[in-house]
Formats: sequence, structure tokens, C-alpha cells
Amino acid sequence: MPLTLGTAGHIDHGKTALVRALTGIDTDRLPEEKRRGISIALGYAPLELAAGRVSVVDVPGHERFVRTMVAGATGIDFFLMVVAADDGVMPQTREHAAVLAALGVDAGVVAVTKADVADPARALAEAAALLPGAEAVAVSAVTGAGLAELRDALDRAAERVVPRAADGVMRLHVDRVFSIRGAGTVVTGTLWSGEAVSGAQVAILPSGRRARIRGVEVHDEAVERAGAGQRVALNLAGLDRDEVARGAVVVAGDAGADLAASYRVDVALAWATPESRPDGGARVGVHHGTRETAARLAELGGRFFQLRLEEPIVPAYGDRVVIRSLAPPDTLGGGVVLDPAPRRHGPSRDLLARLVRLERGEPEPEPVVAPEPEPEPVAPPDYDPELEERLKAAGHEPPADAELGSAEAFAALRAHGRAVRLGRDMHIHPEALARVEARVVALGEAGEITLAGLRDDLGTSRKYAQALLEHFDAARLTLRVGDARRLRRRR
Ligand SMILES: Nc1nc2c(ncn2[C@@H]2O[C@H](COP(=O)(O)OP(=O)(O)OP(=O)(O)O)[C@@H](O)[C@H]2O)c(=O)[nH]1
Ligand SMILES: [Mg+2]
Repeated sequence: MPLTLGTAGHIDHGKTALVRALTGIDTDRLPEEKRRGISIALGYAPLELAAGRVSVVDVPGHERFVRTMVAGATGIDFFLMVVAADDGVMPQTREHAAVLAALGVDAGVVAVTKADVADPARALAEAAALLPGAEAVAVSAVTGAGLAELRDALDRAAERVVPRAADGVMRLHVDRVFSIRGAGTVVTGTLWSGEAVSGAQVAILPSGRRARIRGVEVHDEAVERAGAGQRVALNLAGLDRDEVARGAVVVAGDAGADLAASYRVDVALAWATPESRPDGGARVGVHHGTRETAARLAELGGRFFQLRLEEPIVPAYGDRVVIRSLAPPDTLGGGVVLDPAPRRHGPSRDLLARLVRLERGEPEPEPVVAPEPEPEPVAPPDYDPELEERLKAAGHEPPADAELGSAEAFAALRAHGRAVRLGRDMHIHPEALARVEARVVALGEAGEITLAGLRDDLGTSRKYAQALLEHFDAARLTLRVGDARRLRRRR
């Protein structure tokens, strides 16, 4: 399985120089990076190890760019922490270590660089105290000393990586967007799950826009399909450059409700230090994938919290989040998503028991439903067959109830299953509704369902198309995403 290696470490400690010494590629490409001599954007390079080809993500060390570091680190499998021999462990060494811990990235290697200018002993000891589980190697990007040992240590760390689940619904967190003349919009990111296949339909969340994968590239080479864990570039047809940005999530077109935008998540969190734990109700920064948003931290008891987000994220069970303070910026901790779409709730015993089960990965118990007492059989009142005929004849354009019959007469029709309520003062015959449902399903299978699309398909007015779509939303056939709708996945 292809692995992704992420650099980490304080500014100027030699991350980019080391990636260049290992891969031959200078990942500082921007003129501003050259001019200032620092990394600003994420850089990428392939690295050949004995274990196979690894994708390297080189992150910036500047304290102002920690959010970029988090976005880069979010898709990595193991880390290369860089500590300069002449400087030792510094604030962003610690902060990046906290981010890696929050993301659950615990396999990796420490490189103590600039061993040609200072004795690495002190930096090696500080690194061992900060990251006791990682091998530390003294190197020099200038003389090349220690690089062979570093490669061997990276190979050993690669073996410790727990492979991510390759199955699941296709999901990619966008970290870069650009357009290529003649080809259109291209997004890049790491595939978190599933496969990206040329020709497949996708949805861009949270906007709900739809597109088609016109082409897939891995390290500048066109491929038919790419698997989870790989860094990919997707050429998307049917999407303008300004309809997608870093932080967007590209998911399989039929992901349905399995992957949806959410303003709330229940999480289990761990803090970088005991002092890092904010008070309940605090406003914090939440990073998920390449997205970030402010949120309220609602306490659910112990390590469990509900994050009430100001902007939606696209979470799944088991995803990692990083929690940062907004001012002064610092990484406080992070944890795991247990419920990606909970209701708004406070602490309770039942909830805690459920969160503990979810944390252990135990299945949800079947809900215990008390048997309802059998209702007394009551014969529905007789219905008016002429009213049913009038309703049937009206098809999917029924007039207001008042024009056809009394409220009691409609209630009797409903009781016999011969009328369905469509809005507050309108009914539709079930046969007409079934015909419309078939059209909605056909539209949804071909792409997205819009108000104008259904209106034209039925040759009806906006009013009826609107009422019908709202009915199907409520009936959970369709899911409203932005201005459009799509079919919910049937379970
Ligand atoms: N002598 C010596 N200089 C080094 C070594 N590695 C890096 N440098 C120098 O240290 C400076 C910073 O190196 P970079 O690789 O840009 O540091 P960085 O960690 O990528 O910095 P940011 O991306 O901005 O956080 C540059 O001037 C490098 O030439 C080394 O092993 N020996
Ligand atoms: Mg750099």
C-alpha cells in the first residue's frame, strides 16, 4: 500500500533541505518562498525507499502556518520530525509533535539536522524526551552524513505503520485547486478512503455541487484508478475553478447520507498537557482534514465532548480532529469522531455509555422497543369514490383541497390509502405520486435533481415541483444539498 510521509519541525531547522537531499526535489517552488527562505505552502516529492515509493509532504515550520502544517499532516501515515543540532527542541517542534499525536500518527523518525555545524548530542536527547517512540538519527543535508542511516530508520518506521482501511466510500480532502488550460479544474489531496476512478460521478461537499472525474494522476502520471492513502490529482469535469477550494471534500457521487456535511460531532479528546484543556463552553478552533472552523466545546463528561461547529465539516466515524486555541494560537490536543451527526445534547448516563461503546468500536445495541398495545380495530369511515376519481384525474397538479372536497372527506380518503397529503391544503393520489417518484429517481440516477429539472420533466409549474420535492425530502427519498437534491442511499 502506498504510504505518505510528512515532515514536521520548527522553522529553519532544515526540513526542506533534508527532503531535497533525500529526493533531489526542491519543494520550495513559490517565488515568495525563495525570497524569504522559508516554506509557505505544502510541498510534495516522491521518495524511493527499500519499502517502495513513498509520497513526502513537506510542511512549513513558521508559527503562522501551523494550520497549513495540520492540513498537510492530516493525510500522512508516518512522520519525519526535523530538529536542528544547533537549536534543539523549539516551540513548533513541540506543537507539531502535539498535532501528530492528535492525528494519531505515531510511527516516525527524528532527524537531527545540521550535524555538520553543531554537536547533535543535546538535540538528540531533547528529541528522545519529546518523542520517545521514534528512532533519532543525526544527519547533515550539506555533507550527506547520516542519510543512509536515516533511510534505514524510515524503512523500519514504515513497517510500523498501521495500514488504513482501503475500502469505504471515496473521500478526498482538497488541499490545492488550480486550473489547466484546456483541461479545466484540478484538485489535489490525499485519498482518505475508497478509490478514485476515471469517469466516476462525485459530489463536492459541503456545497453539494456535482462533477465527473475526467482524469486521475498520481505523481504526474495518468492512471485509471487510485487507491486510499495515495496523493492524487483529479481533473473534474463540470466544475468551475471558483466552485471548489481548499477544505472542500470530494466524495463518491452515491455517498448519500453516509458522508454528509455536519455542524455537530461527538468526540473523545486528549489534551497535549493538563493545562491545555479548555473550560467547557470555550470557543476553539477545530481542524478536520483540510478544513478548519471555530466551534463551541460542550462537555459531555470526562474526555467526551460535543463540538458545535460554526462551519460544517464532512466527518466519518473514527476520523481525527485537532483542537487549537484561537488566541493565542496553540495546539491544545485532538481526538476521534465517535458520532458524525449527533443531535444537540448535553451529558447523560445513557449517552456516556453509548460513547464508550463507540470508542471501543462495539456495535450499537438494537433499540429496545416496548411492545405497543394493539389498538382497537376501528373501521375507517366510508370514503367518497367520486372525490377519489377527481383527485386521480388531477394527476400531479391537484387543486387546493377546498376546490375538491371537505376536510372530513379527505381524511376518509387518507384512511383508505387513496390520498396523500402534499402540503398544508393539498392532496395527491398515490398513483400520481408513484409516477412522479419514478421520475425523481430517474433524474437522481442521472445526476442531481433540481427544481427546474423536475418542473420541465413533468411539464408542470414551479409550485407543484416545489411541493413534490419537499414531499420527497420529508419522505427521505431525496436529500437537499444547496440548491439541488440528490437521492439518499437506500439502506
Ligand atoms: N550547515 C547546514 N545547513 C543546513 C542543513 N540543513 C538545512 N540547512 C540550512 O538551514 C536553512 C533552513 O533550511 P530549510 O530546509 O529551508 O528549513 P525548513 O525547516 O524547511 O524551514 P521552514 O520550511 O521555513 O520551516 C537553509 O539556509 C539551509 O541551507 C544542514 O544539514 N547543514
Ligand atoms: Mg521548509
